[in-house]
Amino acid sequence: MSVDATLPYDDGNIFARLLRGEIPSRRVYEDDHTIVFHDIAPWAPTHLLAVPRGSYVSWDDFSANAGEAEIVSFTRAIGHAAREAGLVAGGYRLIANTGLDSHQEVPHLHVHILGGRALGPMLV
Ligand code: D5M
Repeated sequence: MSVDATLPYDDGNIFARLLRGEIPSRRVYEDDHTIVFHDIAPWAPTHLLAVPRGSYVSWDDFSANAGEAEIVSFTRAIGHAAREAGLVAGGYRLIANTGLDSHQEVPHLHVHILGGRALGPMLV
C-alpha cells in the first residue's frame, strides 16, 4: 500500500526497526549518516537500498529538512555503495519513491540502487 509522505514520521516503520537492529538486514555499507543493505525482494541482480539514519519520511522531507552535511554524506554513500557493488562500468539506476502516486511502501526515505543487467527504459 502506498504511504502518504505528508504524514508525520512513524518510528515503528520497518526501516526504523531495521536501523535499531530489531530486524536483520544484509548490510553492505554504513557510516554516521547512512546504511546500505540488500533489498529483500530484488528487482535486478543488484538491488540495494540506501537509508539515512535520520527520521525522514521521504525524499521531500529529507531534501527540505536534512542538514547540508547529512545530504552530502547520504549522496556520497550512495555513490560509494554503487562503486563498491561494481555497478559503475555497466551503469545503474537510482529511484526514490515519494508519496502516494509513486507507490512508496515504507515511510522512511530510501533510495533504490539497481543494476547488474540492462534495465531498459523507465516505463512509468
Ligand atoms: O520500496 C520498499 C522496498 O523495501 C521494497 O523493494 C521491499 C523492501 N523491503 C521491505 N522490507 C525489507 C526488509 N526487511 N529488508 C530489506 N528490504 C525490505 P518502496 O520504494 O517503498 O516501494
